[in-house]
Amino acid sequence: MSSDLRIDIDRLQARLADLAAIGEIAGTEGCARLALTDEDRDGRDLVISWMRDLGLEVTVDVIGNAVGVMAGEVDGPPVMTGSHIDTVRTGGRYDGNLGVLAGLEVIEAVKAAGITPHRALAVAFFTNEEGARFSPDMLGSLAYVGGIAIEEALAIIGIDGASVGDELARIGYDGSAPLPGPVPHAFIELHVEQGPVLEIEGLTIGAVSSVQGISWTEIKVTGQSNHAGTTPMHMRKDSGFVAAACATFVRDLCEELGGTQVGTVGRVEFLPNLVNVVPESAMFTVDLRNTDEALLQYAERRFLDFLQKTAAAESCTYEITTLARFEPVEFDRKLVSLVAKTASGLGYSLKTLPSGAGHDAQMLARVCPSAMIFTPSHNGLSHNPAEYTAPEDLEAGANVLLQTMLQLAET
Ligand code: HGY
Ligand code: MN
Ligand code: MN
Repeated sequence: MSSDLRIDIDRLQARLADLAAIGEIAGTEGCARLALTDEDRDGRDLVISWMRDLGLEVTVDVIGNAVGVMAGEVDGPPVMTGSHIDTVRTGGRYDGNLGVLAGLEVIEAVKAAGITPHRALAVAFFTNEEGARFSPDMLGSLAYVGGIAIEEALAIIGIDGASVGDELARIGYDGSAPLPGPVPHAFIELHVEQGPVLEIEGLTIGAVSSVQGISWTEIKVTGQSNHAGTTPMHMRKDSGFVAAACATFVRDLCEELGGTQVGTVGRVEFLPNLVNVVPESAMFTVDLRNTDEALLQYAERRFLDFLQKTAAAESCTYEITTLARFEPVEFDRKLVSLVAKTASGLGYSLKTLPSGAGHDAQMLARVCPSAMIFTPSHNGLSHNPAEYTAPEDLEAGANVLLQTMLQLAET
């Protein structure tokens, strides 16, 4: 009976280790494979070789998304799973990678059991989910669902000055499959929670109800470089001060609003960045998120008011660039309950919860019923090489994915 089928955790763990070895961060379990770098290319090559070893039909599209399909009894849209294999600079081995490799493991287990599902099964990895090198995040899945014009996506310039299009060509992943991609029957993504909730509550599975809204902004403040020793304080146009004041304001604003409001100043660059020069300019990024769209807009307005007043008082000017802006996304109710029912049917403890991080599933939700499965993150740590999920939790998540996909393949 396919309902008794289970994944092979040793095979999954071995693949996670093999992929993590590419771009490994010395002395840690983590890896660094920023989107479209040589390390990303090597990771892509490895995962596609595994897809091909399984006899999947592999396509690579214009923005480098790769999809491997196992035929079902009937033609037609597959039940798709997947995630991303690009990482941040301080990446863990599970963020994104688990979703792709568990999808591969599900298909291998189904094939090894000699099962041909009614519907095809597919596993994908999407380009530049992290958005760390190129903004916005979830770029590949956004393009897959037709959420951004491909010319616009290929023209995006990264934090190092390279363009998406040039880097795709350089690493040989400027594929030919057209965008938008084929609409799946349903999409289900397994991902580590990247937060502390499941572990604190001693739970094994998260049935993810939604993804919170995301607002990424880059601000460039321009003042006047001047001598750090001779310039009286009242004569300064100190862009560095404005950036620093904004960073503490973001923290104060989140504490004032409470609830699910979070805020981060993750990148800061001063020019000329020297000990004895009042900065000429200061570039910094602000990441604001909230599960409630109206509250997120309120937080954005409060921040912009503060920036405007602080820059004016310091006789500085500023430019603002929106790097990413996605409203909260609710997942398909029926699919969320299927995940919950499957998890409890397998004897796992679970709860329904929203996602604090962005995910490719939030883009697929625009075109087909989509949902996510979470497994616990130890100490809630992620975007950190020490990211860890216990093998029994990895196995639980992959088994829920397997059984959820098999049920969807029969609907
Ligand atoms: O930032 C995020 O939520 C994800 O890691 N792209
Ligand atoms: Mn991720
Ligand atoms: Mn991430």
